[in-house]
Amino acid sequence: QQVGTLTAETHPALPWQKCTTSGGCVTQSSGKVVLDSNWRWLHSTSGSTNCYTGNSWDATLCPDGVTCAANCALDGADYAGTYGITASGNALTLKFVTSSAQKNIGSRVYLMASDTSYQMFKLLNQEFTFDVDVSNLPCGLNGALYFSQMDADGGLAKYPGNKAGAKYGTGYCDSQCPRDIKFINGVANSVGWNPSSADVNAGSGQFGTCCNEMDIWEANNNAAALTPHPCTVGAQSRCDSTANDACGTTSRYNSVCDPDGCDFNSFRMGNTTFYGAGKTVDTTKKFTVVTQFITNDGTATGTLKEIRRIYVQNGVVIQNSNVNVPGMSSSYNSITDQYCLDQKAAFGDTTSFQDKGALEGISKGFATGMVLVLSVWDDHAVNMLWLDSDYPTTADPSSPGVARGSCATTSGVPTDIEVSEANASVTYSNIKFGDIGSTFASTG
Ligand code: IDC
Repeated sequence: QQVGTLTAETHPALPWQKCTTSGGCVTQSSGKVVLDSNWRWLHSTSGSTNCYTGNSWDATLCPDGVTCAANCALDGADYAGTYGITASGNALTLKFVTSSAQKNIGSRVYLMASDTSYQMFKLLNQEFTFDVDVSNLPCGLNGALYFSQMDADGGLAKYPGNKAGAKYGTGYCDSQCPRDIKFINGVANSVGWNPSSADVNAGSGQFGTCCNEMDIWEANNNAAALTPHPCTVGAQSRCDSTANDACGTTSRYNSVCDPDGCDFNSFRMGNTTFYGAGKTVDTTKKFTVVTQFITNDGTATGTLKEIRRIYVQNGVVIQNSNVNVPGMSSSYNSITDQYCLDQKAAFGDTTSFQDKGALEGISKGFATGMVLVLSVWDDHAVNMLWLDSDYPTTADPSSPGVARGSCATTSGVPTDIEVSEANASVTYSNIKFGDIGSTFASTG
């Protein structure tokens, strides 16, 4: 994919802090964010003819994937006006629906180290902390902050067809091996593109793009999940849906990644009074989310053995809720391989987390480096019910693992909430990363 020059690309600044036990926190003022390429205007290199409109490709400009990548350019973004993405100080707000000349739904941005490369995070034996305001983010929406193992340059060096790179937000991948990505490995995903029947802006192509994914935060004001998703591949990796269901389209578990993950959602794990409006972690107000990546030997060269969660609100440190599920030890309040085994057994879930390498699998991605992703999205597949309602909807909600939040099973329908909750938004702020214990304090 080429670079278009009709709109200048100006990355919004998002300073963050790097912290050490000995030296305290130092502001990284070079931090900025970039909008994923899928949201951008894609037009002919020679002018302004759309290469992609709604959910289909222009057959003349895009007779095949390679020609399409040569003919089509990604352009700069009007972050605030078109996409509802605004940065102020150390805070980033993502608005759900923005109605300008064209209506935009949701967004996904990546943290950059420079204008041409993503910031790489090596998470082992480190701690990641941020503040979040989900008070304006209701049922069916997902304000997500997570890490994906993308290439630092968005694949620019590896793939000659990709001339845009990280500057234009290319190279996305995650553990769902998404096939709605318009360019993968420098080639358009236009061949065999199937416009979505549910989403006027999306479709899916022959290829998908897979990689390790660490979901630090997938949440709204009703429910929150912390979820590692390992893959058997150690870098961004293209899958071909026409070869042995390699993207996991027919059967969810056929890809190289674990699409379910091993989740810790306090409500699902049996504490229904911990997270939500007026609860222990009160989602009507801003709070701090701390995530610690503990290794077996307490060094950055060890292997991931535990993912811990702590909250801070009003200056008070709040330990994560403990598990309260029949058949599971109530001593668990973090993610370990044993927790995952016990949870899958107690809920009768598949063992795809274990099959795709468990914590040791994702640990390899953490050692190599991961890209920070911030997004807001709604769910055209299952209305986000897997996060905040009873799921599967046909299962007995009193059976362990089915209830994940108190949202109605009828909630989260995109065509409903894109109208009724158009003004929803999420604000992430005060990002800190560094030594365990160095990024937060109790002030109360
Ligand atoms: C969740 C994943 C999440 C993904 C979502 C939709 O954790 O990252 O976006 O699926 O694909 C299930 C569901 C499965 C859930 C998983 C955890 O089938 O969709 O994964 N789970 O909630 N049943 C039991 C557990």
